[in-house]
Amino acid sequence: MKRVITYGTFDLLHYGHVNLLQRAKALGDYLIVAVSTDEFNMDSKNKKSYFNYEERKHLVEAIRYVDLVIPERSWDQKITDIKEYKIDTFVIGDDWTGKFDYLKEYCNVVYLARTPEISTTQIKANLKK
Ligand code: C2G
Repeated sequence: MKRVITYGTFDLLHYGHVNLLQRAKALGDYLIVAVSTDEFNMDSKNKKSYFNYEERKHLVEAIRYVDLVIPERSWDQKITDIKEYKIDTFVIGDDWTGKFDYLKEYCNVVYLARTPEISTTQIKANLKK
């Protein structure tokens, strides 16, 4: 069984996120998504999500491509996660290209093209108009 992992906030879940998760799942048989906790968002990503962790976890768990959701509490947990969950491939959007190459020592690292025209930031901006 090929196991894939990815990480993210997944706030205001949209089709760009789903496109990523669909392609991530296609890289294996089992997809784990580490969803950023509210504390991690606040302390390390300077992000305040609209939906809290439990709400974002519930939404991501409802996606057919996702097999397991775990919390992302720190930048440093990826190596531990890869070992603990016996991950074959780490995948993330290409806005992160190069940032996680250090994981190549432990598993495949794949950067997938983002869906260009949509983002949570864009949605929030449009809703303010
Ligand atoms: N994404 C995408 N297309 C978009 C928006 C997002 O492919 N239009 C992808 C991102 O590249 C990422 C995932 O969807 O792989 C989740 O995006 P975010 O919630 O913005 O996650 P991010 O803030 O990039 O957090 O440790 C890694 C971080 O937790 C990643």
